[in-house]
Amino acid sequence: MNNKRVSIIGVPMDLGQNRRGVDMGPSAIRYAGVLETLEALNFQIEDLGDIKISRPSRGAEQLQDNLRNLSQVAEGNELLAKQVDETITAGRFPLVLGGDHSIAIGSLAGIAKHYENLGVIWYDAHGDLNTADTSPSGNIHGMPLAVNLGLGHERLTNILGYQPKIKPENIVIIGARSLDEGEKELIREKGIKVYTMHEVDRIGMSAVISEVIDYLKERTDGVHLSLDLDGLDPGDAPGVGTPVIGGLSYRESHLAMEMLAETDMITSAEFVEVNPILDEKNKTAVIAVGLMGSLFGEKLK
Ligand code: 5AB
Ligand code: MN
Ligand code: MN
Ligand code: MN
Repeated sequence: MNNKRVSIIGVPMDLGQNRRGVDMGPSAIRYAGVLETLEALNFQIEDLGDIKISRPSRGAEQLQDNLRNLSQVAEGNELLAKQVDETITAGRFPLVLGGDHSIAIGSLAGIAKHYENLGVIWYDAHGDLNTADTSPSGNIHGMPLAVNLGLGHERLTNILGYQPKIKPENIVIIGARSLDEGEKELIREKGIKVYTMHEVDRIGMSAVISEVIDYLKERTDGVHLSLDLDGLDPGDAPGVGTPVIGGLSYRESHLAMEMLAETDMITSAEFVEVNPILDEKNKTAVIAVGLMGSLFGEKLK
């Protein structure tokens, strides 16, 4: 990582989905030692604390137009976008801790305005490419990638007053194994590059990441890593709200982070969907911190 100055931003957001507890993700990740890990790697760390997320008043949590908690999710993401924007303006690397994956709406809004061609690596069991029209759940954590393409409700797509945030050809999804029909259609229509578990099984993580690096290197001027812990197999990372069996292993994930670290191409990152209530002794948060260590250049020897 070229930039040695890192700002940690916690986002205790659980309103983008149905299972409470993921709002405690930032605490669990701090408790697992994120600051100590990065300090030991000689990064200059500043912890900006948590973004304020407002609670819906009782009974107000229903679906409106198939968008659960739209106004609270939008407001939280507006605050996050501003914080991330200021962090990059100050020349610092934003490391965002979730919270559910709806927070990628705010982080990318704050990041993408600083780049002509931001690349995005979406490490996830899911595509997160639904809109209110295609979503089977109404949960906004299944929509952030679509929102960043400019698809969806204006309150979400237009945060910080511009859209789209990213171009479809600058996105790579890794680890997908649960895509809804509407998401598959969008992937085909937009030509989004996807390495499903099938490709990982066939050619291996090493070849996958080499291809991803070559692909993004020639077309982007910065790369955001959005890592959903459910990209990993639930046997390794059980503390997630939407587990899908047959996922990426702990070792494959470390290899991916180590190879990305060698390229110095990652310019911002977020680790999301850690739910300590569903976890086993904070295992998933510990894994998240381990992956951050590898991403920031920790070596085994
Ligand atoms: B996550 C599903 N596609 O839209 C939907 O965890 C699941 O951020 C979304 O990747 C999972 O509700 C969202 C069925
Ligand atoms: Mn997911
Ligand atoms: Mn996700
Ligand atoms: Mn999830």
